[in-house]
Amino acid sequence: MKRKWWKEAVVYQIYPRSFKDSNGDGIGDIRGIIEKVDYLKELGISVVWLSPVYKSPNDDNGYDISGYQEIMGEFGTLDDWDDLLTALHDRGIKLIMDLVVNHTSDEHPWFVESRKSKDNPYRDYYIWQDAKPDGSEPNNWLSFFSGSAWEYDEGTEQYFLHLFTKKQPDLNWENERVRNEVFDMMTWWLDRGIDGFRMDVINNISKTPGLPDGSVKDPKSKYQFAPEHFANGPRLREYLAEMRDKVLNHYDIMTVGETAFFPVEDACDITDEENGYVNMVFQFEHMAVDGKPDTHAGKWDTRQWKLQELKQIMTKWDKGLEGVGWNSLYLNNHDQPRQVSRFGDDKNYHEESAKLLATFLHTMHGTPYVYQGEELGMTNVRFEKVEDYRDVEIHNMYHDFTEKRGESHETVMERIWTKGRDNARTPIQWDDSKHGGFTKGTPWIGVNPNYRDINAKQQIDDPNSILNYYKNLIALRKKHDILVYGTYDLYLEEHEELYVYTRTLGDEKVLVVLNFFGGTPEFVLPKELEDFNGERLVGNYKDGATQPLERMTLRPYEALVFKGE
Ligand code: ISL
Ligand code: CA
Repeated sequence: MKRKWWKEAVVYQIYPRSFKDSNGDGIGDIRGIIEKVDYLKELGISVVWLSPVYKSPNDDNGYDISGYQEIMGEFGTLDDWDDLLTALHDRGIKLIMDLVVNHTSDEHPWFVESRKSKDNPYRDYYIWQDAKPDGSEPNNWLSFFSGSAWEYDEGTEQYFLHLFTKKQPDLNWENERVRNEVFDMMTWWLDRGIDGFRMDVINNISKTPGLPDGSVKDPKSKYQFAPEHFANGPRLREYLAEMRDKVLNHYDIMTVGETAFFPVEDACDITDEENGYVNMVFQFEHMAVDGKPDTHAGKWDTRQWKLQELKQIMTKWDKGLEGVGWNSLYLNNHDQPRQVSRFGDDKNYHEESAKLLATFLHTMHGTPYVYQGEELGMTNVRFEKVEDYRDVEIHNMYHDFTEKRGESHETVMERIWTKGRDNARTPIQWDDSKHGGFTKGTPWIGVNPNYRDINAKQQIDDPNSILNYYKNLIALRKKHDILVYGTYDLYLEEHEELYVYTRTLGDEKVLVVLNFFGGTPEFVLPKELEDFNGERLVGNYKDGATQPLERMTLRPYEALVFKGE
């Protein structure tokens, strides 16, 4: 495998609306990010992934773009953005931008034109279809955010396709003009100096020709989630190859494709170092360990996750990509609940479990992503009223589940507390002042009331804080090639509480022993490793391991990493 800067990187994701408000309007902004670049530098991360800051009516918080080459007024100006890029580059931090090109906002000038008439030159920029003879939608597709994926347009008497909200019409990638507009826009940003793209739902851009009905997964529902017709379409590779040849290949950048419902074989193919299209993907299989896989709405039907299943999925992905492609490592982002609440124990072992999960992500094989606030151990939130939530997915789902499924308010709130995206979108807790120091005004979404206990200010000065533990892990990854390039191998596959693996590079070896729960299981060194003699590299308990490596009793959520030969 070749050495690449993006393999050695640790990426930090910023969700600008919730990061830092500089002018007291309650909304995070670009000047706010600039105030915090030294915090990022201190943490040691090497790349920032900035969630959308483009012009947008904010139906889906910026993932509905009405101007690709403009900055959202609430966030600042293009001059502010240029200053941010400079401030990051001055500190040796690269910047990758979110590329949202499966769809635009319905307020994008292309769509405004497109819906004017059937013969408008922009009509074919989007996917328009006639109604069925009975007037119903062209097919049975369910949108990601509840209800039909089709919206009827009275003016021109046709339906348009929207896989996400009805304010996010899908672009028609079959139209060469659309592709060239996108490629020109990408080139414009790259020439402004950015270092790559995170590509939103990029595997959705090619749909099955003829747009046939999706197979029936939920017999009770009128609409069916149909990834078989958009998650791996027949022209996907052709479009990506065109993007690579016309745009990406001309720059030294990193690219990460967000690819849900996309198997490891295909991920391997599109991230192939020799002739793939993107450097790495965000895979989603491990995000379904506590839900119903294969359906999007299945995420709300929660089940207890099992460590063996997580190990099996992570290992499958590692081995599937080994030597050919590359993976991203994440347990949360702006679409997922907070990892310490979901996979750790945010009540009894908050600090231990936050550090355990961090150890896991930073010692696995791939590029780790830190989602803002994760480095502080920020947790899920429980607002009592549905009105206190802002996410369009939550609101649509609330109506769907209370009205169509007849569920009680309490049941649906329970689902939202567990899985809602706003868990990850509450403002960053900078200090213990009002609103956690995020804003001097009224925040656009409530601050998690635990900001007095969990905040950056207090953690910066505490050498044992979660924040400083992240800093240490990030530094270790920079120092030890083996943590980036070492081969991953799983041990004790069937163990219910311990996740044990090695990383191997040349004659060096790292052994990682992770106790994923609150018990005190015994670890016995596997026979194959009996010659291993390692020194402790890092661990999440202050007083290091004093027991012999051959046999140790782990403490709750204990993480231990040894390096040797
Ligand atoms: O949000 C999810 C889980 O509820 C994901 O399934 C998500 O819908 C999917 O990963 C696509 O996400 C991306 O595109 C969406 C946007 O709402 C998300 O924020 C973005 O990350 C539409 O642009
Ligand atoms: Ca602001």
